[in-house]
Amino acid sequence: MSEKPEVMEETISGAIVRRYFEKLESYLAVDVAIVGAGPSGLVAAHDLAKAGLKVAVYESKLAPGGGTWGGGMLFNEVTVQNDAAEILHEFGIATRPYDANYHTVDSVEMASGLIFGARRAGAVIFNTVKVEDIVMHDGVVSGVVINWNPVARLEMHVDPIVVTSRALIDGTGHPSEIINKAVNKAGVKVDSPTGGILGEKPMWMADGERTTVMNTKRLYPGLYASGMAANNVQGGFRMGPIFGGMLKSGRKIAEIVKADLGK
Ligand code: 48H
Repeated sequence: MSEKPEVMEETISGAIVRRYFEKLESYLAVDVAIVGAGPSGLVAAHDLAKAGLKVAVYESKLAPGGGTWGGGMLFNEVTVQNDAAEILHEFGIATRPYDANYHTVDSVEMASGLIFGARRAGAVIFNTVKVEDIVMHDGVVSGVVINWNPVARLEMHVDPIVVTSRALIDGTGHPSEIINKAVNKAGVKVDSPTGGILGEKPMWMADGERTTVMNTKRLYPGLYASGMAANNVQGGFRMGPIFGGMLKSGRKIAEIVKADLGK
């Protein structure tokens, strides 16, 4: 009996489809779901995956990296404080000392290095996937409702699928989209001065950097925020193109989640 000759087109399509669905299926229940692959989400993903937790990152754009790529005003250099430069070095990302306090980083190296580092640590990044809602079970945030971002952009009426999580981190940046869902849709009171979202204040670099890290915390059972999302919830000042606070916020939320999940 003669074997069917390989049809390359079938092999290649089959490889992509099988491997993607294996990945998707094994991540329908995760320890940690992170929404947004910006700098804070990627550092959190790296640290949590390195601790042995099953971590899925959902990024609505094709390219993960969030606001890293554009540096400041599209000048593709980023600044970080000395202690945050150490986090980048752990990822193998090179920094250049600028003065006694700051380093500069090529933003393309930083974005790609953070993405690769998170992935290499074991986190799976689902790009072009938008988190459109949260799951609530008995007063605990328990997962994410996901759909293709192009489906949302084209306003197609297509129902989503659901992934359950033990911890959900809002790393969506300025709009804090996930905490918005929790407050405005689920009606929960989060751990902020009002129980709601105070909203980002204008520019004050030093204060914004300090309070972003300070304000990084668990906001509700099963629900956490990092980076600009944490800042937006607590009404912190914005800080512009300095990224140390984002990296340190990602690291801090990972520590909090690890402790809560017994790692
Ligand atoms: C899936 C989503 C969804 C969704 C959004 O904005 P980011 O870079 O996030 P941070 O907080 O780690 O970093 C903030 C930093 O980039 C910044 O903007 C700074 C320092 N600004 C200071 C200033 O003064 O302006 O990334 C968030 C990511 C993006 O890639 C979004 O596409 C993604 O989240 N995202 N992904 N589902 N519903 N919403």
